[in-house]
Amino acid sequence: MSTPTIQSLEAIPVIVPMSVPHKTASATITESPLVLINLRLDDGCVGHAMLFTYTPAALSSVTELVRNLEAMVAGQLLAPKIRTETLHDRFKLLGTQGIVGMALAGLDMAMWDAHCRSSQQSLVSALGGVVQPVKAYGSIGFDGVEGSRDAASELIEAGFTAFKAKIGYDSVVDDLAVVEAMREVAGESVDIMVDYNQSLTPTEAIERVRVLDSMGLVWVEEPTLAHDYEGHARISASVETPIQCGENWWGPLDFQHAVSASASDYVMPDVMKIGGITGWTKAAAIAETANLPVSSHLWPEVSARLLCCTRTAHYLEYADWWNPVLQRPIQIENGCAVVDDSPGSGILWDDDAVTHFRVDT
Ligand code: SMN
Ligand code: MG
Repeated sequence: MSTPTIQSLEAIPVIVPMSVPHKTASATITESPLVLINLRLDDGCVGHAMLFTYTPAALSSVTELVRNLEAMVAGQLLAPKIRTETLHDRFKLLGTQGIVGMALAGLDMAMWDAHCRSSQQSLVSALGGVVQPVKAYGSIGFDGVEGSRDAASELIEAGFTAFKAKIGYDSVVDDLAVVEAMREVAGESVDIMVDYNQSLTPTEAIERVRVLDSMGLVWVEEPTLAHDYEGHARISASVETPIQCGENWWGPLDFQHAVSASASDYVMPDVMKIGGITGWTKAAAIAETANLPVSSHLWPEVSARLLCCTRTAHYLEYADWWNPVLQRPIQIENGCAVVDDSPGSGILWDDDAVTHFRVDT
């Protein structure tokens, strides 16, 4: 079988409204601005990937940047890892964090998806993993005591055995009240995590997490600024509850610096910010070597497959925000994401929905 050649790269901007706005201690997200990517090969296969730009203000720039990458890959052999590494070299003078990193990660994910479709295998088998159910947790926003309790009940009813809530209220007394309300409806057997979304100073975080230490939380996420590795290390060393971090680390090098600084007890790379499939595999290798449990951030379809190939896999973050544009969103059964062995990384568009949500018609 000969290696296919990349023919074209298409980027489609869409804005998908969220059924429930996602509130955090740092900002509220009411819609998902997404760049949908189609990478066509000369053998007729098409690879798919999506990027999340957090704010619509970044949507057109990321779309344009992905489109501009076409000239750098069209006509070249499909070799996802090597193509991505070469592109990172070519962008070294500008830098490969921020929107450049996002565009390169989108192309990387689309190349891997195309590679898997062209060779008729799932991403799991392409990376040497085992298709299996992946433990998943549902998300609760910055919704106060009543809202968080209601959301916890709904998630339990939907079959989740774990969930994560946003906290970082005016005082730790309020944080504690939210955790207690969720524990009340969840019972002791459900895993509860909390996320401060970078809203505290390290000193505040130590004070607050010491108060939460008796609540049996699985982790406390991003108590302080994501890139304050020393601050996170200080927090981690001063509290009992494990610290979780990683969704805002850009590329395997941030990841390596954070791990070297003992910034976090657990890690949760975001497949976009970490640099696509290629970036994830490098970060996962660092985590595996350091024996760090690896969870994921968003991208449940792709991340579940990656966790099937990660030795220290811990938890999949489940979110249904992007389901409206997907033909086969991942399903949750008995608290686990169900991974199948269909070719690719789990991304196929619902074409009518894409037309409906497209914003540059
Ligand atoms: C999060 C995800 C997406 C947008 C904002 C915040 C969050 C998480 O920190 O962990 O899911
Ligand atoms: Mg988070």
